[in-house]
Amino acid sequence: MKYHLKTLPDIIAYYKLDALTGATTPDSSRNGNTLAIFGASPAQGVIDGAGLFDGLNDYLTAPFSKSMETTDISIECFINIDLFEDSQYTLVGRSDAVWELSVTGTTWNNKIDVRLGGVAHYANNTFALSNYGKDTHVAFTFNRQAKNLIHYVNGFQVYANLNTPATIPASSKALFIGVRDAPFFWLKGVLDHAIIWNRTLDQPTIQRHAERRWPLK
Ligand SMILES: [Ca+2]
Repeated sequence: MKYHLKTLPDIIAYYKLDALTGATTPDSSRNGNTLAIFGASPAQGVIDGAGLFDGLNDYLTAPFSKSMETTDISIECFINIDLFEDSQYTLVGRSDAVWELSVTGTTWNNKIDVRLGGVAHYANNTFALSNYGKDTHVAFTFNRQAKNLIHYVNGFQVYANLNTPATIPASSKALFIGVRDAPFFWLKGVLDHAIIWNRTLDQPTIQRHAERRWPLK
């Protein structure tokens, strides 16, 4: 199915992660937020290639650009991770101080953990044990005016704060995939098809993407 990513004004970055060799991997949006590759290696993804992260020091990063500034946001990606006990895996973010999507292990209650402006938003046990070892779609959406922050796993809502005072601060922090600010919360596993939107996707759209049904809109 054909559609033209580069004409879509509501996508901050679109990472297919089909080519993880060389120094960089492209952004398929119009914004040119190209990722530099630090150790992440090619793997089979849900849609062609993906990135394999070793949990030690593999990550991808793109420098700050104005396109990353937004009031509302949605982030989605597919992950395939083994059961893990400790700590946290950063998926996509610009540090906890700006916006970030992560998952946590059993010691931190197996959950999707979203950070906006330095504040954590989550409910425990929202990332089920049955998701480990499988391709799993994880996402969150945030609408500042409506004060809605919703997390999704495989297209289904697992957490909602419908009266959050969260805001996204102005920041020049870089974008990271697979780590928070490159010192910690390293991802171990496969990540594919990460999309960052500058608007609030609705549930049917998230579910359609989780089911790999396209086009995007
Ligand atoms: Ca891919």
